[in-house]
Amino acid sequence: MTTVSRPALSLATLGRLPQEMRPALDPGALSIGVVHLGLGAFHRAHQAVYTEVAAERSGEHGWGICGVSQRSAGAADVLSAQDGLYSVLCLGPDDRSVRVVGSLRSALFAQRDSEALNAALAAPEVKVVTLTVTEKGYRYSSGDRRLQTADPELLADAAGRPAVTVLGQLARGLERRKRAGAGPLTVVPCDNISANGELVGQLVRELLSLPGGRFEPGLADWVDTNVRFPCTMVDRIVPATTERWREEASGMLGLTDMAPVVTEPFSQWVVQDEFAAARPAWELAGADLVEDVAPYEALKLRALNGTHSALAYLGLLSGAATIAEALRHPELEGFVRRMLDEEVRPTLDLPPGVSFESYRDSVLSRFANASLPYRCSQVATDGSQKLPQRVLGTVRDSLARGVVPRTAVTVVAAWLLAVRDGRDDKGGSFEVSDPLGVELRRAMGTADGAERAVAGALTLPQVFGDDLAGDDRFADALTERFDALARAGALSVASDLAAGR
Ligand code: CS2
Repeated sequence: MTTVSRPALSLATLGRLPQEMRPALDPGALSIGVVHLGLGAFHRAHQAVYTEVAAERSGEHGWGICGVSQRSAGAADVLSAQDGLYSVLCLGPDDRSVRVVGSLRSALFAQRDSEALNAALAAPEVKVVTLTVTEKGYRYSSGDRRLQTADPELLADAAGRPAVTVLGQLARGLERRKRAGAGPLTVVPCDNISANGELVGQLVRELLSLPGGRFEPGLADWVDTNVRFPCTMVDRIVPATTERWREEASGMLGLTDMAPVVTEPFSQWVVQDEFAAARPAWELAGADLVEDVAPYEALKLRALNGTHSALAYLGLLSGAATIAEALRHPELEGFVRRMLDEEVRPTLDLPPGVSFESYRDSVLSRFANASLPYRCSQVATDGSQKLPQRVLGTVRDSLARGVVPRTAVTVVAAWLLAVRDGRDDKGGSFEVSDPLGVELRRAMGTADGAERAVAGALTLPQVFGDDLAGDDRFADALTERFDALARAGALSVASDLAAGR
């Protein structure tokens, strides 16, 4: 590939862009009012865009973002070198557009810049903290939704070193804020976890009471009075940026952007309107501020993320590289339609005014968008953290109604088989990354029968909880599905289920 030399994207070169590619407002006019933990692509394609548009439409310029990367300095440094600017490349099935976003006003790396992070969390002008740190970033067990109290990193953070974990960073920031008398704060988690706000509020409190923890006396009471943790449902498909897309965004801009994000036209944000102090006028940018997020969240996690994971694992097992490619198999499309209509739908209380059929059709057409390839292996990552939110809720609610949900259980079986064998039905190999991967493979044994594998997997209460682990109907169905997948292959199993067999 020939490398084209272009000027770098920065505040100094922004003026060269045509109006429609520039930020919604002058980035230089924004001061920081939001701290965001987890500076990944999703935040930059989602909340950062809402926040910028809200600032422009409300005329309130106090809502610039201080973004904090967690895993490496790379993202923060690349963005800092571009004055916080980056572009959003939006790929619809037949159209594409690019626009630079200007709401990110400073970028830190948590482990290197912990003092600056603490100071930002304790600044009186900062009123809101948003988070996208992935499910595993919260260091809790999805089986019982409790803090992993034996986690050495959490224990070390609680004991007082510069915090490495996200919860530790939050707790130290809140402590500094209390001391500084900087006033109330709202913490807005934006990860795909049900009742995410409630969960994070509880995990912070659990951290504050860890044995050996050193926190200022009275901090937990101060948090109760001064901090709110609203729940949110976020939705936008944002695959990892590749070199090809970096080149494409830069070509469209005529400027080199080392940190573009790529996404689809669709975007949705539903936020519980429960704030401790001021917030950006996100509703002016299209967010829904509601009293109860739960029905939106259940619909999104079970209908969209649940079938995304289904396509990821069955796709990997059948040799598909991307979600769109998996969905092109009529067997897999039939499978997810059946899962949606027969198993997910009956477990849901739909949000007011929402038609399940339109929601389903829109999800499937978004997945089919071949302009935005999303790798099955990316969606398949961290299944032990994701499936409890996405699929096990459907399983639990169905079992409670006396129904064994065979397609949903097949997704769980496909995940286990993919983690155990990493081999597709055409003989190719793949790897599924999962924080419990080693433990799961050990528990399942390598190439033994389905019964041994499933019995082993069910010994992990942090995934299945004691209720599912002890439910014979679930164990039997999972064993039968695992065996069918291992013997007959993903497409044949999917095709039987799609046909109601
Ligand atoms: C996906 C999600 O990677 C995954 O696990 O299922 O990131 C999905 O694309 C988003 O939740 C869509 O809003």
